[in-house]
Amino acid sequence: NLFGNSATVYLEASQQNVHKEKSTTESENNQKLLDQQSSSPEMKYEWQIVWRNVIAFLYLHIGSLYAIYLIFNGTKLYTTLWGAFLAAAAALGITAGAHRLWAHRTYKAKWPMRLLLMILQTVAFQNHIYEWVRDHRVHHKYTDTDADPHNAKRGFFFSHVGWLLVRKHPEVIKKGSAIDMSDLERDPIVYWQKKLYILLIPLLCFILPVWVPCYFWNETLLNSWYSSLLRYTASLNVTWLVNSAAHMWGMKPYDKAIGPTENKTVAVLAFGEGWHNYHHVFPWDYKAAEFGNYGMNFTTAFIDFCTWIGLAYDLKSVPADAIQRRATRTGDGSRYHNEKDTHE
Ligand code: ST9
Ligand code: ZN
Ligand code: ZN
Repeated sequence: NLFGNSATVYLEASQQNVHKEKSTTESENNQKLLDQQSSSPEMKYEWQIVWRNVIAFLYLHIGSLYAIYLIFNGTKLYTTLWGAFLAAAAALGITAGAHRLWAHRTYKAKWPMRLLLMILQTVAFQNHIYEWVRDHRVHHKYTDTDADPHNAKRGFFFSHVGWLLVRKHPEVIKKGSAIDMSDLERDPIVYWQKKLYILLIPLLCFILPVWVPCYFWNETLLNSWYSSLLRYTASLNVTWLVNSAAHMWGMKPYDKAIGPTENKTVAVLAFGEGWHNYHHVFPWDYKAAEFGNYGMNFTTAFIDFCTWIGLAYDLKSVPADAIQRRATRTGDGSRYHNEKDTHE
């Protein structure tokens, strides 16, 4: 099944309880599941589809197919280039911002850089930084277990997008509540984004991106709208590949006992976030990879550039001999497999 076989076998519950729940509202249901879960751990976890999200994501994907048709049938070249530019900028908001700066603290950034990254992270519309980071920290701490929001053990579809279409496993919320978020609570930029998110999202992810082509090069509203849907949907899918493909396919040079892999295709597409076996072993490295080749890691180029102009500082990385020792001890022997691509 699409949401992972194991989903239905969690926490065995009595059938009566499940039937009773069907007649209550969704939120009551959710609360009940949580209550049951805490009172009797042998209760069954049944996933509940969130139809609002299913419909939204279906619309995004069908709209994107239409946008691809329009690229060859009327959409102006500038509009497509604008979409590609925005996708790349938004990607940096996720990779350099939400991921390497806020989730893992792999470097420090002065406030103008944090402000820029927050704006770009909003364009990417992947939930506000606080929520993104909490889900991501719980993903690292409990990788490929029930407490991992996109547990790759539940299959490709679940870890790719399915996890956004169903209510979270109670373990995610339980374990997630214990994650230390105090560093983000102290960052006013994170705080204000969270507070204003409901206004910022339509403005920065849709209204402004659609308005620019219409105003500056007379694009039609329809073409600009679909182009924007495509830009958003494509960057979501690239991001999700880190959770799906890079948790399934590739070598494990640093730790062969864990799910995450070194996936070159994902690395190129996701601006350097596909060296995921390394990243799960050494999450504090600002390169999110052992080697810093810019072509395979655009985010690293961006952070290095920001360091050069004085906006980023205190970059963390791992000494080569420490990596060597770890790879020898727990790796699968493929450490230099991608060396030609990855070594500077
Ligand atoms: C999206 C995110 O796409 C993508 C993230 C990908 C991460 C990838 C990481 C890989 C590395 C980086 C690679 C970058 C590559 C980039 C390349 C770019 C080209 N702990 O959420 P609710 C609480 S988003 C603790 O409603 P449900 C929560 O606070 C797409 N607590 O859960 C709330 O409490 P309260 C756009 C937690 O009802 C309560 O639980 N966004 C945690 O189960 C209920 O929360 C969407 O589509 C936690 N971890 O619903 C929205 N989590 O009531 C999608 C939650 O007190 N989300 N809580 O406030 C939703 O609609 C819902 O969250 C849901 C679950 C339906 C999925
Ligand atoms: Zn990470
Ligand atoms: Zn991961």
